[in-house]
Amino acid sequence: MRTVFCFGLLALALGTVGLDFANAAVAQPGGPATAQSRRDAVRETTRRAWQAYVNYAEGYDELQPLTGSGINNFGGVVVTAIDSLDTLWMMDLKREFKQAVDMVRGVNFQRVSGDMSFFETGIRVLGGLLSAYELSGESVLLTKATEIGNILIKAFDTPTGLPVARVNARGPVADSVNVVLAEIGSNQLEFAKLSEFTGNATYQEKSVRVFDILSRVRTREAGLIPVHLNAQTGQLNGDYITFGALGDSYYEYLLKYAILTGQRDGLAGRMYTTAINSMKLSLVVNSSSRPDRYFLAARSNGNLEPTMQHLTCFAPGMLSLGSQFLGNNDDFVVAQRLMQSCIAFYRESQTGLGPEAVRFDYGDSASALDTDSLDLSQSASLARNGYVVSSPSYILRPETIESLMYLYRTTGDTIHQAIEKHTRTNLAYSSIKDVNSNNDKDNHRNDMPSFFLAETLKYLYLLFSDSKFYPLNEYVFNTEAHPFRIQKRM
Ligand code: DMJ
Repeated sequence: MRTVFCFGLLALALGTVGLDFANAAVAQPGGPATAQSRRDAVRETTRRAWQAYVNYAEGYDELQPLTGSGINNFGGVVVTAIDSLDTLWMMDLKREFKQAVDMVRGVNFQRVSGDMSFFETGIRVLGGLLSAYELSGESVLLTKATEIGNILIKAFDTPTGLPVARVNARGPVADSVNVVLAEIGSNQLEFAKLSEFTGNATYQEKSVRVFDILSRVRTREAGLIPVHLNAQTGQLNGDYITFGALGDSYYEYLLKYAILTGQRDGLAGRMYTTAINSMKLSLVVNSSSRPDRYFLAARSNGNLEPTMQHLTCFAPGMLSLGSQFLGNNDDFVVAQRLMQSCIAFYRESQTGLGPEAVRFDYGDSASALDTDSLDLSQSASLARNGYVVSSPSYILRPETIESLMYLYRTTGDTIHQAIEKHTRTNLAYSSIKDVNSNNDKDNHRNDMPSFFLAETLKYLYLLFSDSKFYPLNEYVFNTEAHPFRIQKRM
């Protein structure tokens, strides 16, 4: 009920085209005292997760919260420490922030022995360092950002100018020319910031060229680009289109690059508008058994794929931010519809946490949900909710909270409570296997991804903060939730 009430208010508050989003008055349900205590609770979750990383996994990329050990998933560059820097700063956990900075001092990117993912290292490491440098002024963070930036920029040394998927200290990895859309299209904020702070325009020029190249790709639905490409030849591989894994943050970066650089009518903004118009026409559909429920589907071989991932739940936030920036009220209506479904994924599970993916029933497309193969409880869920859970894990992901933050910088308290209740382990917090399990004991997985600290907890904290705290007309958040100050127009 509260959600419906919030959306009502939100529609009123944001319904005016061009409204200054920092000043959209948002009342905190329960008043300031409740908001403060919720903020304090999220801060305590953050402190506890951070402390466990320090105690059990210092020097490693991520914590394994069941065994109390560390694991290097990103080449051993203390990715959780770097991903957490700005979260710790923003929550005023200054002692912990200093610990993280000290860990960063010890990293030598030149010594990383294996290959690094261009995308993951860009959004987590380069993004995390630059954002924390901008907030704190700690010069070592810019030094390290420049070091890793100089390694990552070599990914663009291809005949097309599209970056390869992996790099190492020696250069681009030759056999990583098969790339995905989200990877090549989600680095423009980071390199623009690196150019801003170093005065070297080359970083930004190389990364923004990706948008130029993609603007010339002709596709079935204008602006919706298939997710598999070859960086060597520029050829598209297949025609799978999605706002979920592999596609998602490309669309996010078109919008956020336009916001960062203050260019409503620039190429990125125009490409975003074209893509979103096609998305609304061909990918936003409602369930046959619950026509009031809307989903953001994928498309392959011209057929609709009636599936939606947790990852896709970033889209309501993007649409709402875009509708404010570009003055398009239609997008906000779609944002609300999709938000309702993402909230439902949480509310309708046993734990109060949202599953990794659902399938819904839609028409009779080739890949339609096979209703005959469903068991009794799945059939009941389909009739009641309009979807069945197809992947039941919750891996501490941020997207629904992220969107809630954008749609309305309040509420979300129940999600934080569910995270505390169901993902808390003796040491820290863990992914869980099944959001519909009522057996917490056997439901934990031995991982705590770095984005839990970078994004999930930060968006929760922002949700319970005044909208003037890191206002959206002063900051743009990269896809890993690292805030960048919006640039002054030259
Ligand atoms: C994060 O690493 C980033 O948000 C990325 O763009 C995709 N999603 C994960 C967290 O779910």
